[in-house]
Amino acid sequence: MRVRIVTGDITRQDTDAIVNAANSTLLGGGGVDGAIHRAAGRELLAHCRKLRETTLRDGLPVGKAVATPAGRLPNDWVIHTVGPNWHQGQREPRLLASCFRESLDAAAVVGARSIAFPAISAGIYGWDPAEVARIAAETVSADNPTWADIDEVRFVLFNEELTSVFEEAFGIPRG
Ligand code: AR6
Repeated sequence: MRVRIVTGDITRQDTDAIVNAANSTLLGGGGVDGAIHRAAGRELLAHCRKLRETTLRDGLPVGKAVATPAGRLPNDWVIHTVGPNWHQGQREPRLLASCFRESLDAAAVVGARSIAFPAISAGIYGWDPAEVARIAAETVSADNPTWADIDEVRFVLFNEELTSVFEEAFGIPRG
């Protein structure tokens, strides 16, 4: 599995799957979530509503992930995950590690061979980006046979500063 770290917009990636830093309602929000729903159109919202009416009546718990088709986006799948909210006292690293792990598991289940992640919880949910990067690196680097068919894991960071933080955590020299 190859890790790439890039600066950019998560809605403009050519990966099979992109990850949405959603909230438990799955019905949209600000930040990455807003950008993804805007780019994907109403079809994505319809898939999310369907989940809320069926398997996820109480919403998606923190640390869990679920895949839906990606609507108008160029990707096949959106994997929705709910990061821990620092401001609400959700400060355990295992919760964030679970988001990365469960998203990769969900990607493997639908057969996605490439996946793009944003910096989950590093925005509105208030986590220190360096801690997010450290947990991402630790989790993704685990030798997990479930992820054997995933060729590329891409981290898409919104600005250069955040990109440097991730490069450092992954031990990737500035390119
Ligand atoms: N592409 C890549 N990264 C982005 C983009 C984009 N288009 N837009 C923002 N970022 P956030 P969270 C960066 O707040 O902290 C929503 O309302 C952003 O700069 O999107 O997990 C949800 O509905 C930051 O580095 O996610 C939840 O209620 C990172 O993505 C809540 O926000 C994550 O910021 C989730 O908060």
